[in-house]
Amino acid sequence: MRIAAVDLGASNGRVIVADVSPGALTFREVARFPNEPVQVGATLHWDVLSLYRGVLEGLRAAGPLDSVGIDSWAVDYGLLDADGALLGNPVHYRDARTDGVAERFDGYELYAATGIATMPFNTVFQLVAARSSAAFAAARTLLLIPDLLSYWLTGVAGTELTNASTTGLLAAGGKGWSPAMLELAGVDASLLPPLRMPGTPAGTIKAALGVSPDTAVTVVASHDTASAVAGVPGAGNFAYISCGTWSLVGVELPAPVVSRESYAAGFTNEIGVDGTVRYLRNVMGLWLLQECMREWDTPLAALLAGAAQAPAGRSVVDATDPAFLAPGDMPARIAAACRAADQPVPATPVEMTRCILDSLALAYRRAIDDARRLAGVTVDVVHMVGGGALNTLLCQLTADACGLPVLAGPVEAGALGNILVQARALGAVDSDLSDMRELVRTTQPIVRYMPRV
Ligand code: LRH
Repeated sequence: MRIAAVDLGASNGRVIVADVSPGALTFREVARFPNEPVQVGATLHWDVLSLYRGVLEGLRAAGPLDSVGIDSWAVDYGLLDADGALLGNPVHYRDARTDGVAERFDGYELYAATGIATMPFNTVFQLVAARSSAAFAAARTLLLIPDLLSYWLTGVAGTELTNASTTGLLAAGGKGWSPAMLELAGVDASLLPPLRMPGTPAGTIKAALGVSPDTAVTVVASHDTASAVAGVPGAGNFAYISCGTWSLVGVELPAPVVSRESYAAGFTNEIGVDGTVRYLRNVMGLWLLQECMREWDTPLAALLAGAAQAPAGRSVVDATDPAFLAPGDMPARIAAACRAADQPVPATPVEMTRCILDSLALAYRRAIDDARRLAGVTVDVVHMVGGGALNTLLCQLTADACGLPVLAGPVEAGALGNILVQARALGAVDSDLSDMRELVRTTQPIVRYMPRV
């Protein structure tokens, strides 16, 4: 089977084509294009049309395909009018329109109903911020980003379940929309196309688009983190860190945990493939470094080489602090956090890089310890997937901080999880999630980091 994954991240999008058969999985990237948000007036937008162009060009270049699946970052959406036309560019979840919105609600009440941690950018809060706009009044359909692209490719509208769980509008455990949350958001249920499950057909790519004829679109775990967790090559008692712009740190559970303690600890219960729950905490991730690097002119390799030699643990900041969410001025914000905590302020980009990596490793350890305690599970090993798996210093610091082996890779776990859900739907691989993970484990390079005592 020839299967394509469209995997859209916060800084770029990729089209990856895989050949999959029982026991074999190879893949290559056929297209990569930048994802550059655009500030217009007071609002930060996604340039979704340029993403669509990148997707189309990639799919056209991919040659014959049996199936395509699309995943992207969570929570953001486009609105369509009664003619099915897009009403303005989707707003970026880092936009300031949600400032102060979540605070207007009883967070635990929302958590008990949905299992979703209160984060300022949850779709429910974006909708509260947007519902008095003219675009919202004209909207007849709301589509999350992967569903929007899928709609443009196929003409069929649906709402994929794993990504739907990130909206904060779905009842805990993924049993359907929560009427109470829809009311709170001011959303009529008719705005939301039918829920659809990963592994079901999404339609056929329109012939006029010039992609290989009759290519099916298959619903995948369209939340990138859900696909990445499906692509974790884990077995037994593992924790995962899906590390890219964000780091999503947690464990897989059979059912949500919605205790008050869990709420206070900021754990979310997003839906994974096959009814699993992704019990995890959002950690700022490589965003901290990416944003600093926009203000420096030192290449990443030099920063990391220097950071490896810099003294350990001189200053650490709370890498889950929403103070780091918005773009801009990151070195100054990290310096301010160090100062506020009476810690030495990193004086050079190398020192700042070390502070960021130490802070991330510490945040990972805290998240894994808290997940173990709150969910009552054992963790023997940590899987690091996504771009962070290439960062050898971060992987080693994580092993040291957690006191556990870290298995790093694959970098493309998100695309692989996307592809495997399609391969399973087409009958090309065994049906169990653990079989899919075994295929990743046996076909992809994985690097082991042992904790240094
Ligand atoms: C990572 C991610 C994460 C969400 C955030 C909005 O790309 O999907 O899981 O919390 O973006």
